[in-house]
Amino acid sequence: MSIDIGIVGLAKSGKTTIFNALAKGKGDTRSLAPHIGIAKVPEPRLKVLADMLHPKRIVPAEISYTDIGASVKDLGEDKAISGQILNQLSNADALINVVRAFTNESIPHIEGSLDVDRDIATTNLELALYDIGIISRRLDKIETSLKGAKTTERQSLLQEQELLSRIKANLEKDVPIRELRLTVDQARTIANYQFLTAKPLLIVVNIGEEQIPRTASLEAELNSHYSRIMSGIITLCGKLEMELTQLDNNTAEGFRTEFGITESGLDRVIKFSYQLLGLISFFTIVSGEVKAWSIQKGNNALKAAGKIHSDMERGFIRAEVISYDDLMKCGSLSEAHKKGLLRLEGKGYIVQDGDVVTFLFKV
Ligand SMILES: Nc1nc2c(ncn2[C@@H]2O[C@H](COP(=O)(O)OP(=O)(O)OP(=O)(O)O)[C@@H](O)[C@H]2O)c(=O)[nH]1
Ligand SMILES: [Mg+2]
Repeated sequence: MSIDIGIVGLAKSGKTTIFNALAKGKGDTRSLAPHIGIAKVPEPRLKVLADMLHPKRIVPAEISYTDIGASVKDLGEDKAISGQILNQLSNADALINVVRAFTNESIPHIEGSLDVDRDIATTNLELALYDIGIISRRLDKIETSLKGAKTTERQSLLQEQELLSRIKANLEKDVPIRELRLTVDQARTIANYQFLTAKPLLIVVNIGEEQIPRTASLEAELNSHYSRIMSGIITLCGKLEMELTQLDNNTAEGFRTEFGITESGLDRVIKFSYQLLGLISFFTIVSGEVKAWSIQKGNNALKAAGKIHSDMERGFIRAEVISYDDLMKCGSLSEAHKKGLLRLEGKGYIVQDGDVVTFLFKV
């Protein structure tokens, strides 16, 4: 099960451009929306591991992006399409809101002017309205159920009613669910609704080529007035990034240097999504392949095994673990063995970022 990120935003903000760049043009954008594309998670340690171990293949972790192919603002209008599309969005682990900051005479901004703050607010409102819709329908149902409810059911219905009412009141005051600091129990109660405003949100301000030299100051300015829980904001020139994906790596690097861009904007988007989701990487070395995997921080070895294969989770015996740093110090796996640095860990071991893991399991 890979991590999925849904791309939202107003019409003509550059959603598809950024999606294509992220999926290196390999997303299927011909068929009807939504489109799903896969991006490889940048992980410099993979290359270092490969240099040490000379594997047949290196396999980076993947993250999938969904371009819903519509503006969230338009979704409210056509119920039939929007139902399916929003459903797709509700399955996402996080959202990216693409906000337009580039000028393009031939494709005017749908609101007639550029205004990043206004557009962020518009999309936030649309996402909140979707959540409010779900809550209202559920509250009506609870109301009906309460009439005939037995005492045992009553308690939990009342609790849910109280929680949902509080969430709704907050949404009506423009406070998204992600900012409510819900308890673990409360989060579990509402998990099934897959509320859109509960998801981590990365705002990608899509700037024009002429703004690239000012990236640092633009981002500092945006960050100074947009600092929220489980949310982040960065700038990216979608058009340039998409054009760079058409070139080979060296040529693209040359262009970046020319524009004064130190790091690929797409790598930054992926890394930022990673951070927002609290993801870490671990590595496996099996039959000549070095692979990177991503899991949520705090997950145990059993969960990590399940990420690779359900058989591994079911037949889990133990995990042999060495940290990336220890392995680097030893220079090879056999040297690490000699030094006794490979630890045997059980199901409950909390996997750490950079762990190199071999799972022992029976099928
Ligand atoms: N100049 C400039 N044009 C851009 C940039 N990003 C996107 N565009 C152009 O803006 C137009 C809309 O971009 P799309 O990526 O299709 O936007 P979208 O949000 O997917 O649009 P819809 O799906 O129709 O809502 C395209 O013609 C792009 O080439 C940019 O950074 N600079
Ligand atoms: Mg599009």
